[in-house]
Amino acid sequence: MRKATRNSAKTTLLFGTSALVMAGAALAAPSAWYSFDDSGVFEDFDSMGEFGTSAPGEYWEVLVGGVDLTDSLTVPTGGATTAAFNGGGWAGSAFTEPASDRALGVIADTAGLDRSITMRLRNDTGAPLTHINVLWDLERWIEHDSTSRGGFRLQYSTNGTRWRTAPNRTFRGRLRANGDSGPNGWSDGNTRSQRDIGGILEFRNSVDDGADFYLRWEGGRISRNRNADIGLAIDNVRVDVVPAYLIPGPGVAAVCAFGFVMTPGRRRA
Ligand SMILES: [Ca+2]
Ligand SMILES: [Ca+2]
Repeated sequence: MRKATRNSAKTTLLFGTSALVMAGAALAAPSAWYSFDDSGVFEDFDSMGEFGTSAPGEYWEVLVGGVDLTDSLTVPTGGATTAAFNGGGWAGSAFTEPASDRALGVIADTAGLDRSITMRLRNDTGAPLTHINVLWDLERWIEHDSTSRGGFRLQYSTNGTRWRTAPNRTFRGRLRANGDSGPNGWSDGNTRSQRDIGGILEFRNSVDDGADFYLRWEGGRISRNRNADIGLAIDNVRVDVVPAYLIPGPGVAAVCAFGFVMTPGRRRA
């Protein structure tokens, strides 16, 4: 798992004062970012631990019904309580996966209730970013009933406030409960999963070097037609550069065209 190496609340505040860029819009909640360069970013969530209560670092925001549960992750023992959770095997669960395998998930007990998992990154490739390769696993870690279904669709943003949905079904995953029941109502998400969802995502507008961008797994829209939802989690999130689209050289030309004077820590898309 790779983590960001540079961040501070002070830096975030400086970004927020860039009124010309942000037009007063609020920043997304993650206060830190994964530094995204040619090595890409990989997150397996296993740092959360068996009973971890927070998403990794400060790079994530988990919302269910408008409530921020990023630092209130639970290990539900059954039922359909609206929550965020850290899925995975745990001691005594009778699952075969090691307790160290965690996933980041949400469950909502109301049809269509907003739910989302947001990841913040910063383009540190040294060039404008036009395409990224995004892959993730969708896992089902808790069961509600035999007809429940739910999923995520991938969205992206360059400011954390205006979101665009990835343009085709390649970036959507959906799972349905099968009526099988695991320990305490849990299903083993690693055996009820979709692997490597995603592909090459083209940004509508390129992300400047040094600028933030956000990926969001949105689950309310495609889970709206059922009375309740199953517990869904993402795992093994991989974000990589697409070499064919990586523009060499400094990525400041587009920014300077607007007449901004850029200093480290003050730039935003
Ligand atoms: Ca994991
Ligand atoms: Ca897993």
